[in-house]
Amino acid sequence: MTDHAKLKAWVDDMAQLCQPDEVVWLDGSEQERKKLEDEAVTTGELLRLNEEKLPGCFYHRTDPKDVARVENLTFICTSKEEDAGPTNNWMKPSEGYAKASEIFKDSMKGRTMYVIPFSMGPVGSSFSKIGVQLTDSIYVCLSMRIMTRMGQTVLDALGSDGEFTKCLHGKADLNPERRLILHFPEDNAIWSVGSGYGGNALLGKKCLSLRIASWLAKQEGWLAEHMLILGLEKDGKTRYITAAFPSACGKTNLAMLIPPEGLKHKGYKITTVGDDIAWLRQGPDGRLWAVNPENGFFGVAPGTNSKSNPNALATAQKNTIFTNVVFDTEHKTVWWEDGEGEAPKQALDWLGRPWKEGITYEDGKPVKGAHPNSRFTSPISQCPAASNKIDDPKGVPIDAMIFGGRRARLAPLVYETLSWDHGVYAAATVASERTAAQYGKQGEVRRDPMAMLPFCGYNMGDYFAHWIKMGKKTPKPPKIFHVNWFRRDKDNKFLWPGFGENLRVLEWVIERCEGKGEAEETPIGFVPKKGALDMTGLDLPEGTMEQVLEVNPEEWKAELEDHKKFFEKFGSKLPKELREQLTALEERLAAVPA
Ligand code: OXD
Ligand code: MN
Repeated sequence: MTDHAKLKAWVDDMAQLCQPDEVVWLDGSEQERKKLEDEAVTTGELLRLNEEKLPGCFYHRTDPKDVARVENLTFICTSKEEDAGPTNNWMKPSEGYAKASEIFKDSMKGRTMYVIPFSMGPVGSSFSKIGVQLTDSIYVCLSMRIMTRMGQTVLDALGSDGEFTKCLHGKADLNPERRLILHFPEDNAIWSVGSGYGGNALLGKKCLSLRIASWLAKQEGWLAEHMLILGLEKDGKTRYITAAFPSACGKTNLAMLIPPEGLKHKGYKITTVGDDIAWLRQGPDGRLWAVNPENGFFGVAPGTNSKSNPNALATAQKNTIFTNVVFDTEHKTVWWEDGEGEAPKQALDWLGRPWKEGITYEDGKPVKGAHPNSRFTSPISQCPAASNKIDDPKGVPIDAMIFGGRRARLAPLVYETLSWDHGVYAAATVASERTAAQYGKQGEVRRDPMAMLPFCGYNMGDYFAHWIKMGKKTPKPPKIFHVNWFRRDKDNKFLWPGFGENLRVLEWVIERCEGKGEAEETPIGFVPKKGALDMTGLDLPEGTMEQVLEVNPEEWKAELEDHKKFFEKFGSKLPKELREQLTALEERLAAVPA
């Protein structure tokens, strides 16, 4: 399969450590898929779903204590602690290897070690990076088949001496006390042990495509970001936008939005290039171009329905692995809260217990059938909105970058920043707020710069400096915008309907990129002028648009105090350009007549 001597030696070393009964190299063929599926069904790792209703689909449950990413067990292992920075957990590489080796040691006895060669990005594209993942989980093998390009073609592209990220994954005993997600950027290596949950175990995703890739991107002069990529098509022309939001703020929904009734006559179509990750490089035309390194979606199931995201529902009708949702035992199908159709009459919940809608715990709280972080893993090519550029090795040119968080107050529906550096400032201070209705303690804010807080593989102060540098060296950078779909009124009701209606904001964003779109300059940036957003077919109560677009200087002054505190974390690593942006914003706010 390969004559890459270093790769073979590394696989041998890791097998020596983990002691599997067998080592199997995956070639990505159809026969191999069938064989893996059959084996997983035999062992119970997967349940085959109704072949008529959900062809090629499987049901999987994780261990009950293994249902999400574990930020507290995720480490950046660099020689110097400073290189991991104040927002990451750090461990010395020697300590990381020693601790994880203890857990990996002999952990694959009685199991098979699979070798998965995979490419993040189209095979052979100058954007792409190759990884090789070793794992003892068939669920991981089959998920990596969906989420990446994998198999013999990748080994061929790697040749006999190509660079690759060494990705070692093992379930061990799934004990949370013996779980570690370690990144060794100086060695281009990832060791993940003790978890079978996607975000910890599909190493091409967050571990390689964000943490390791952000490190590589800094060395090589590009950007690895937690961003969707969408195309906005009209009259035969497509403009591309990236958007970064903290997890669970609707990236997948925005990436495949369906135009609202009122704007249908304009003929817009959204095409999806990616829903989670973007790798951006300067193209020969001086603009930033982006590829989605992934090949599938690992989407959150609850809340996905025909209103929030009909395209995601359609995507997940075949060749999909569902994890931790409700299993309908009568029809061998799946269901989740806030999804489609009635809850099944005979079902098992995500823990495998008999479940019916309406059952409650002793304290009266409803028992959820699906875990709130239950997922569907589906090929991007099945998405009705999939862009015809998903496999284009050149990627797509980006006109606009959008950042946003969940803010009940303060941030208007949309504003355009004044320059690249100001855009980087707005992105670096992105925050998501807990709201009374949803999250417990109201008003509590977590800063999540560029939505990368859990994913930046190095010192975030250096990361900000890298962003500033990228702006300086890019002759035609995209415009940077900030959005907030989640602003609430004084009765705590959402002011903006969101979902498909967000197209009205995207339209203004593109108009601004084209030198059109009316705007008013405020201290924080350009906000749409009254009437600048096309509201055809959307009747909001009188005064709503004024509220949703309001910029309140007093609230912003208070916010700035928090920005200052946040920036202090980075000490001398904070680039001077961000300090200057803070001062300039402070001055603009002070200049507003009281
Ligand atoms: C994800 C996340 O799963 O951001 O995409 O947590
Ligand atoms: Mn994500």
